[in-house]
Amino acid sequence: MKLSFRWFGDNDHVSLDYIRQIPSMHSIVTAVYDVKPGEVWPEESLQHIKSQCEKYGLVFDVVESIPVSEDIKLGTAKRDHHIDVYCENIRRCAKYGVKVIAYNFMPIFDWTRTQLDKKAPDGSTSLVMYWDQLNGLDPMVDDIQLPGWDASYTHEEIRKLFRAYAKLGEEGLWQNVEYFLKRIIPVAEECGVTMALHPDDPPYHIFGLPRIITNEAHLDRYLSIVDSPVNSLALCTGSLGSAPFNDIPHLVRKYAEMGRIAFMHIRNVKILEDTSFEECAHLSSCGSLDMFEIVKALVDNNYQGYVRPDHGRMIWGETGRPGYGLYDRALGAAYICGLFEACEKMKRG
Ligand SMILES: [Mn+2]
Repeated sequence: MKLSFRWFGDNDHVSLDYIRQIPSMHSIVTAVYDVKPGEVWPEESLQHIKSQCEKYGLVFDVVESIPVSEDIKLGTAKRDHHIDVYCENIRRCAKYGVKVIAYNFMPIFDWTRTQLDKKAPDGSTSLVMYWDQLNGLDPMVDDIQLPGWDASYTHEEIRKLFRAYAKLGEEGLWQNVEYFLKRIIPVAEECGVTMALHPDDPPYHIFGLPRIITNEAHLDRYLSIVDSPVNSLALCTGSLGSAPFNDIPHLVRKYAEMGRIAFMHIRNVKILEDTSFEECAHLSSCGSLDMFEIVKALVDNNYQGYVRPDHGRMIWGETGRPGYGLYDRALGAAYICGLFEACEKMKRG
């Protein structure tokens, strides 16, 4: 596996200078963040990221994400133009050395939590989602400002989008996925890039929005739309794993065996009695997922793709982007490397 780390560019409070000190660190996962979905990424921006990474002995070869515009997801009149732009962005990323591009198909919001700084008994803080903080809110009535939601929408724009998705429904969204995949996968094949779909986070309907990448049947359906090795997954253990119906070691084993995982987001999550959840440290003992079984499933299948420690807690007084501090993600990286070393040595016997 190739160890990687997410970096939000020059404004990230975690510098490349520090990231390179994490043992075994190889790749930087980032994106061009100052361009709207549906617009072309300037080559100068890609060149800048590439040279910054090289300066610190790191490789810029994973993009997370090229966002899929709401027009593509909804299938509006602007869709074809946005898909043309998307294909151009794939080509440009490839030109600057990118091998894997992560993306997702979640309507309107990339992820949902109800609090970003929930304090644990040890004083660390993390992201949580509590159903009792979410239930009772109605985006059609209330002007909801959940953490992580795009604040650039007005309440009226949000309501318009919700109405459009209600009309589209799940099958409509699947049709738009199919239309998109059939256009982009041949382009990715052409330029040697693997597209890696990130599952919905969390894997539930949120406020009645259609969410279609939430379980094994959905992943199977997605991969079968275009049966190509470059139509692949960014398998996020914490996103899928926040629902008790997803057996993560089984999913990792199955899709690794099929050669359809390009990118692993490895993190643990603690599921509560009512299926609310709290993000926690990476160790198996800290949450609900068996991290050893997850890594073993990868090693047994000779996984050669990218791995990154996903969200971490905020510890040791660090401040910055919630989930994306240096310290706890670095601890996660070291733990993940330990699991890989142990599984690889056991495999060799
Ligand atoms: Mn993830």
